[in-house]
Amino acid sequence: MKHHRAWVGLGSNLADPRSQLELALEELDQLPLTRLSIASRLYTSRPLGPRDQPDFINAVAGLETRLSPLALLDQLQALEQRHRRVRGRHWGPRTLDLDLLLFDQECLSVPRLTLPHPEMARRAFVLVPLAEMAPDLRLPDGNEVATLAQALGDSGNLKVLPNR
Ligand code: PH2
Ligand code: MG
Ligand code: MG
Repeated sequence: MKHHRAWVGLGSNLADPRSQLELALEELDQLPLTRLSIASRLYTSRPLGPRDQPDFINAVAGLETRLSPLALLDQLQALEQRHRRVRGRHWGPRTLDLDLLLFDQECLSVPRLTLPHPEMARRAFVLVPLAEMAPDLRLPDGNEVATLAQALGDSGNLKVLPNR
């Protein structure tokens, strides 16, 4: 079975977001046929979408996996459930959101999953942490992550979370 490189976006704005993300990073490393190879720093950002919710903490993780994209998605959704995520309103507050951003250079469009993640090129809280770890990474369409991140500038008021 072949190794794949997957990038996962993590987000939380409820129930001690920093701890949610720190625990989730450890749990990603425990998933079957998967290990965590790199994690970005944690960032705070203003909520994109409805503004009447707490600020988010976001990060991005790089995984090495032998799972297929949909099998990995199953695992990510099960992990979200273990964090007692309640699916509420669209883009509303959440205890843990795990978004599969990229899976090798695959392009996929099935009802459960679109690859690359359709919003990632517009989200500073995804692009900035990703560019921090993989400055040369390109999307399947050829766009460089670092260039896209620079183009967004300071949207969302992204800040590195100080160590506790
Ligand atoms: N996630 C959303 C909606 N809005 N805003 C920020 N800053 N960070 C997120 O992770 C986020 C969001 C839906 O998943
Ligand atoms: Mg999301
Ligand atoms: Mg999600």
